Amino acid sequence: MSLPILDIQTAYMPFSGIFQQSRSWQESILGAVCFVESSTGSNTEIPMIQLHAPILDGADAACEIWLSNAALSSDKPLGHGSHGAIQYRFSDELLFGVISLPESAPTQTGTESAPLQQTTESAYRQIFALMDDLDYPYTYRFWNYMADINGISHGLERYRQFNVGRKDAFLACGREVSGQLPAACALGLADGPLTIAFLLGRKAPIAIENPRQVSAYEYPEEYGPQTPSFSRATLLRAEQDDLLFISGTASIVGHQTRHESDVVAQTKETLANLDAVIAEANRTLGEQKFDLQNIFFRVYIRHAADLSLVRNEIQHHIGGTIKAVFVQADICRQELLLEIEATATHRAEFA
Ligand code: 3EB
Repeated sequence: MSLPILDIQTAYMPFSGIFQQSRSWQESILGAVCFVESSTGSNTEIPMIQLHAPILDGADAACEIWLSNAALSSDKPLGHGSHGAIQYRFSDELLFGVISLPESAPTQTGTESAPLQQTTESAYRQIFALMDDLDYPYTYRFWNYMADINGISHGLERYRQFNVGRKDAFLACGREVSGQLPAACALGLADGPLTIAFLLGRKAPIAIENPRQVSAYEYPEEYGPQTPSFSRATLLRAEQDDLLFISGTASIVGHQTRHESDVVAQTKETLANLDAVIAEANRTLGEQKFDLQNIFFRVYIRHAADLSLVRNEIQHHIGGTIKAVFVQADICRQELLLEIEATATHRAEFA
């Protein structure tokens, strides 16, 4: 059986680099996840999230851009549209969307649920409605960003409020909440609305779990009333190039945080987890397809001062030239000092 060619490739460059590309290149962009130091004021028709976070290193790769091969190599333009607060572009195979929602004022006085929970549920319900409307039944990857992720209100940490809203939307929309779940990340920024980017498709991905970790959707209740709805990675099989989306990965073994307040040990543990996820993906493929060398990393560091310790550890573990951007962000457990996510493809272009 021949596998399909995947209609996607990635490019990495600074935000300003996007607008130096040709018009046809820009029109082939499905969407982008961009880190910018301060508000650019740029209004673009490209579905992109512009996240305000200090870039600690690797600013030349601050934007991860997803392009449609079909649109690049032919004159077939991407479709585009909006649905509620969602803005999106799509090819025959893929849809990339973004949604940014300010946290709602509580709908009724005296309601129990926190604004972030309600806003998250609303955002995910809109995404699932779009999937049904346009018939992109599979979710590959979600990028989630919110202000003050470790803050507590309504008796619950805000990341946990987010988890409740997300899972409630999954359940309300008849989506499965264990097993085949999308890859994801969830990070805290200093401010800004709830901001989500997502990549959907028409081919089923393969969800990958990490044998060193309890699946997040099976975390015990001590981590919150509703489990997080994501898998450790998703794998897309294709003729020329398989694509692996590795979720935010941290110093967690089983379900427990390891090496509290030791950033070097946390980095080592996180790399061991990345190794394990990649090994599991290769085992699933029956082939040594992915390795740490051909991967783009995004490293989120809680304390900017830890940059060189973290970067040196990664450099030592991987060797060669690492392709990474390091940004300051808050991680979803107070004790976690870093989180690393990655995209593995052999088709990436680096500025
Ligand atoms: C963890 O392993 C760390 O809630 O979507 C990583 C990736 C984490 C995704 C999410 C959370 C999420 O539990 C946190």
